[in-house]
Amino acid sequence: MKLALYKYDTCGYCARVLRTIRSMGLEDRIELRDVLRDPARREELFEARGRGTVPVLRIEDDAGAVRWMGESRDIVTWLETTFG
Ligand SMILES: N[C@@H](CCC(=O)N[C@@H](CS)C(=O)NCC(=O)O)C(=O)O
Repeated sequence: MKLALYKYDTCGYCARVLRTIRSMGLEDRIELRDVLRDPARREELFEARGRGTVPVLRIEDDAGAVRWMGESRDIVTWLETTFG
């Protein structure tokens, strides 16, 4: 499974997800993709979801199927369920 979090630095909802990632020791498992520093990441987020709201967790399973998960609460719950 490949995981990437779309975020930007001053986003409070992103900070909440990042706190969970750090407290669970998952930093090495989740690539951070900053949509303000990297316009290409913002563009691909728009293409996938039709909007640029962050945080969004991109989940790619071992078969290559991709799921885009929005909502900080859902992301935190998914991380806790999957890795807790
Ligand atoms: N309910 C959402 C709120 C996310 C949200 O409001 N994100 C802000 C930044 S903190 C954002 O991306 N605003 C710009 C936009 O929606 O395009 C969550 O909990 O993830």
